[in-house]
Amino acid sequence: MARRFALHERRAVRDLSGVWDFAFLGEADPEAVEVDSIPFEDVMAVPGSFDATPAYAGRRGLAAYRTRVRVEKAGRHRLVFDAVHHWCRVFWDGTPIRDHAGGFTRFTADVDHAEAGTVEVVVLVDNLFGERSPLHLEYFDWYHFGGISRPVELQRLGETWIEGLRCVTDDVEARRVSLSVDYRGEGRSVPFTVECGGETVLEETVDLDSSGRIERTFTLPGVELWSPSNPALHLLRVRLGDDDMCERIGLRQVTVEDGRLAVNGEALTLWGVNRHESHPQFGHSQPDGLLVADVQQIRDLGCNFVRGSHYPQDPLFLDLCDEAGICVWSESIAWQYPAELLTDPEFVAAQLDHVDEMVASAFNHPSVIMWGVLNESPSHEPAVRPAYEELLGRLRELDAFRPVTYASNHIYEDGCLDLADVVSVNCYPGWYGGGIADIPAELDRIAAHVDKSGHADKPLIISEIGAGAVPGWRDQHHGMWTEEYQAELLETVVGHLAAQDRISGLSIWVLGDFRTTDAKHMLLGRPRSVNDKGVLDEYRRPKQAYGAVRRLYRRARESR
Ligand code: ADA
Repeated sequence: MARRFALHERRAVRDLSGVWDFAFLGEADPEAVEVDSIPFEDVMAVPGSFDATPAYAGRRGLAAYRTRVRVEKAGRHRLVFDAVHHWCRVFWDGTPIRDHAGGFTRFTADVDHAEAGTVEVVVLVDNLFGERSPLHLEYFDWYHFGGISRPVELQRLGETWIEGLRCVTDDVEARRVSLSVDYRGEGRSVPFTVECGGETVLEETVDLDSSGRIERTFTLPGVELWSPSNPALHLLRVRLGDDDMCERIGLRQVTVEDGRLAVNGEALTLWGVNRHESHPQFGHSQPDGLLVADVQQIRDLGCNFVRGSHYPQDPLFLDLCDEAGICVWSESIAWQYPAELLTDPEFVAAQLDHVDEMVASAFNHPSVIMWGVLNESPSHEPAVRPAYEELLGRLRELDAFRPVTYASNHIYEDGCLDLADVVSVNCYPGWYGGGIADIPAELDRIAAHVDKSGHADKPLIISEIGAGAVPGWRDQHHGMWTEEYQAELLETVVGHLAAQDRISGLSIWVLGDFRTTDAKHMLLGRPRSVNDKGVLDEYRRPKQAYGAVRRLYRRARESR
């Protein structure tokens, strides 16, 4: 997996990135596909988005990917997929071993016993909308690219293996940390060691039982804490029997204090952007160089915050944010789901699975300071409240240590704000209604409404605000769609928020332009088939607004 450190030293791991055989099967029904007779006449990069390549641009349907991999030693093996869009079925030498629905999250496919030799791995990938992919809907305001978009790995597992680690800072002053290790392979007695920064912290023998979990608490005297201004990180290596797993941790606590988010007790004002994982040439696949460049630009802009809109971001992006001290709102997939879906138990179950996967892979990133769900869904309709309760409740169950939120676009009628720790508002004054001059009053009105409705104790974030600007389009009238209009609108927003105290976070919509859906009603407001509200264009070239925001963000951060 593309990460900033090796997850395993002992476990045999093979990176399956490269060029795989490829066939576009179009309308074919996956149930009827004979895996042994697929005509693989083309090739495709893994990771990659097949429909971002010129030959398959805009194609929707079933695709097949194939690679051959050498199994050195017989035994249990695991394929790890960091993300496949949107539905897939994985075959191991012709046998289906896993179906998975939903892009943007990691999942695994296990083979209990693989013989040594060469194995053929085939993945049927479907980027159609419909029953197989309930979470991805065609009308969303982004283009759903298809393919094996993030890295794939083959791992060899022994008789005992670590499923995952979760590390929590219990006490900042005492540098006390709780670790829980999920494992498989009960009924054995094995050595268990924990190292942090190369120093042994725990060393014992454990009896593995049916609980599948080891829980320990230890202190790390004197280690540096993680904070946005001092993002100190420590490598934590756990060894269990013949297996091991590494995570990079930061010691820090996120709390809500006096209506603000705080890290280690220090109140934060969040100045940030929303970020989509989309690129004209790579689709949802994000080459390492692109992730590095995005983080460089986020820092250069003066941000200390990014909202991962509207789905879990690449694990390498989170690593880079950990290092840069950029706070992240990690969000599960959603875009204006209707009440009809949010009251459908099967749909909510699919959302819950996706939330589980998001939390499992991002839990140990210190940069992730809050979780979010259900972007702009009908939180004002009483019928959907149970879905908000369930999803936010699941986040709290999985992680009692981070605040939870959702971005509301119904703030004046919202019926779920009591369920969130942080109130987050998407609003577009000066774009979808009113003019630039109306913005300060509207932001104040939102703040007054939130306080009056009983949430004055919660942090308040403007999670989206912005304007479209066609790159390079400038004129002396400074009309809508010009770079001048966008720059002036964002200057007004940042200028106003920097001069008040109640709203303590802002994520501008959006860092970079990105391709949107083909739905016509949307395209009439999306010149070039692109959502043009980026302060960068889709190739990350700065618009006029970039300079304006950069100047104001830097000034605001210096003065607080
Ligand atoms: C919403 C939505 C974004 C985007 C934005 C826009 O706030 O959450 O994904 O669609 O509107 O550009 O209009």
